[in-house]
Amino acid sequence: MKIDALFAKLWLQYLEVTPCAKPIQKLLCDEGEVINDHVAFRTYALPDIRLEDLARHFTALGYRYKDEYQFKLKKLRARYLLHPDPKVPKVFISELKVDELSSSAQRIIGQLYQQLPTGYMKECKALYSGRPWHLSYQDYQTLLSESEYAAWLAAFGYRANHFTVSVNALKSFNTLEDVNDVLMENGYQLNLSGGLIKGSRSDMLEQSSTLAEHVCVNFIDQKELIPSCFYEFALRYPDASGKLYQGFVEASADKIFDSTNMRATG
Ligand code: OOG
Ligand code: NI
Repeated sequence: MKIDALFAKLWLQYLEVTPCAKPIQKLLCDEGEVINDHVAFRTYALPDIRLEDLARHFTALGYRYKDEYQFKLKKLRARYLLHPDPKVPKVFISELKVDELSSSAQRIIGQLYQQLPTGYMKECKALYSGRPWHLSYQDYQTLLSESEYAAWLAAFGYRANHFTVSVNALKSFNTLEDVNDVLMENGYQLNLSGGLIKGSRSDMLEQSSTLAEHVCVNFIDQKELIPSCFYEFALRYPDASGKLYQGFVEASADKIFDSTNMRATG
């Protein structure tokens, strides 16, 4: 699959559960001129679906692995990949260290995992396959009480967790504050975890994000409204060599993860 086709699929799938993304683009720029800074994926650290199993589809498209990040409290590990073409979005992939969870959470995730066909992640289309397992609302809630990430992934499966607008590429905005102001004036709820803006000029990266919208999800036994995906905004600053910093900031990323948490309001 070509890069453009893959991102087009991911974008359409993302819009299904992130209806705010289109109108937000309209507020910030003309649709054609959006540059995505990065797109993020989530997975469980289990054989054949580890972050490297997702990343393989991107290295096949010319991406290279860059830095790795650890999120001890959330029990996550992440890496990002960069493409030589600066217009192509970076890819940030995280995985949940399932073996560090309680036995009840591990049992539930094990039951989801067992439902996967063999070789599931071998195909590129798995990246936008959505939820490949059945899940009860009870199990969702059990996971939620221990790991918001575990629950989100159980409910939404494989898809772009968020797209990220490159604020550097916007013609009508120079600061992230201005972007956030326009979003809030228009009634969008932003993630306040760790402050409205995560990171600073000295980190060479400032980020903000919407709080995931609630969408109706089918569980085995019932339908429920739960937080889905979010939209992120990133402003990068030059590093010592004068080139825009391309990496991520662990402390900021830790707070961006909270954008799918309905309790991430302060
Ligand atoms: C990823 C959170 C981190 C960033 O830009 O720092 C991140 C996630 O929520 O899956 O995207
Ligand atoms: Ni992000």
